[in-house]
Amino acid sequence: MPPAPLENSPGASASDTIFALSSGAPPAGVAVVRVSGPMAGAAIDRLTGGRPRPAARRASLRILTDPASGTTLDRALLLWLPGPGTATGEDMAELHLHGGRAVTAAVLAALGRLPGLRPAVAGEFTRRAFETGRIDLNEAEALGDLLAAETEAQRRNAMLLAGGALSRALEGWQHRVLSLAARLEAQLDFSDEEDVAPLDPGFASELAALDAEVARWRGRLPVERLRDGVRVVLAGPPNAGKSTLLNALAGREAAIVTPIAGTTRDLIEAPVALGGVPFLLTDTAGLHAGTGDAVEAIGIDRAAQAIAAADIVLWLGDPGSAPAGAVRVGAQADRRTLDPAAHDLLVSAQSGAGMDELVTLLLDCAATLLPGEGEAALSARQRAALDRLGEALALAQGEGDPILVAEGLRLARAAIDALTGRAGTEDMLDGLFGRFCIGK
Ligand SMILES: Nc1nc2c(ncn2[C@@H]2O[C@H](COP(=O)(O)OP(=O)(O)O)[C@@H](O)[C@H]2O)c(=O)[nH]1
Ligand SMILES: [Mg+2]
Repeated sequence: MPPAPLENSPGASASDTIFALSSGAPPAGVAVVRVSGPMAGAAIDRLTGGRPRPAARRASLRILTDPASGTTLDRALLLWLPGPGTATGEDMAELHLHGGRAVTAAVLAALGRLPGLRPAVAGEFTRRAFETGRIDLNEAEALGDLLAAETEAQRRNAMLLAGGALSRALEGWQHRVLSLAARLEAQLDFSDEEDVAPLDPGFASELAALDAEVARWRGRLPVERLRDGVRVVLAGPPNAGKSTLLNALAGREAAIVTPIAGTTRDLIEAPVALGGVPFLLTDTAGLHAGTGDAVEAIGIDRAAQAIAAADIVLWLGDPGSAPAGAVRVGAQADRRTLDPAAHDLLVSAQSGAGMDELVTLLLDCAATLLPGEGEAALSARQRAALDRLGEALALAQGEGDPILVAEGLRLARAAIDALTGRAGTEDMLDGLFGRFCIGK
């Protein structure tokens, strides 16, 4: 079902009982209609003509009747799920109908005529789960990612976060920050204005341990990398053989190769899978000073930006002038004498010599960039909030001035609240839940 913007219809409120077709578009074998809210139980009582409600969490067969006309709607499996131990935290019911268009439409229409019930908007079930505290923002975000996951790596990552991997860490951190803040308060209360007692050494080491744990999460990979691949940028002076090497790695003529310096003027991107790992290879304009060509100058500018944003830079120029951290590749080894000691490896894109070693090196680098077993990649929102948390903890550890320590701990609490969504602004929440389907 196409996502609709999360804007409540006039008069709608969060205490309404909502319903939606949660399974795919009919016709289908089975259609699942979910109902959530205080009137969920009353709604199924009406549709079953007041027959005893099925035992909680047990599927029971029931004849559904339209209370307005008395006509039979369907014979359906009914689930009664009393809150708060439900997906939304509210009373819920699930109707497993015969998945025809007319059946679903008739049942949805009958539900819509019941007092206090209205159709759900996109993401509203998940939003209620968040608002009743069943899940935090990270789990909600991961549920959205799970629905959108197209590759195995994305699915695994979404499962980790939807399962609360980050949420559990955050809960522990919030607890520790609160207890540190309480200890600080106590110390401040017992010391007089003139002579504030120094903080006990245990305090500092606990703060440092917390900071180290947060730092490990801050080092986690951006989730975009799972989608877009590890960014490898080929850089160096004109005619170094960058485009030829990119084509050899990509296994196709992605970039134009000529003996003319300045052939590549814009960034050329080629997504490739090497050893099952997604890479995004980027070819750049040759870096050299004093070009008279305005287009080439822009290309050189873009090359510099690409290098700055790269995960791995393959530098094909003079090894002495390689950017920091770059892999020094001695290219065109078949026709040049290169010093093996000055390079990380020698390759010839033309003869293929050294190409296997280059791929191995890229895979080794990628292994450190992609999430390991049980490690989650994080969204931009999560990484930004974790950075704020790290800065707050740095402030708290800085001077030892109790006022600054207290302020750092306060900011740390705010950063954790932003991560769990407890301090989220409405705009951010609308944007996040609006990505969902109706019925989710
Ligand atoms: N013999 C040989 N020639 C190469 C090799 N790599 C590139 N070339 C040639 O060097 C010239 C410049 O290559 P190109 O890939 O366009 O360099 P770029 O400016 O760094 O992109 C072209 O004429 C290529 O055919 C190589 O490994 N061996
Ligand atoms: Mg080129």
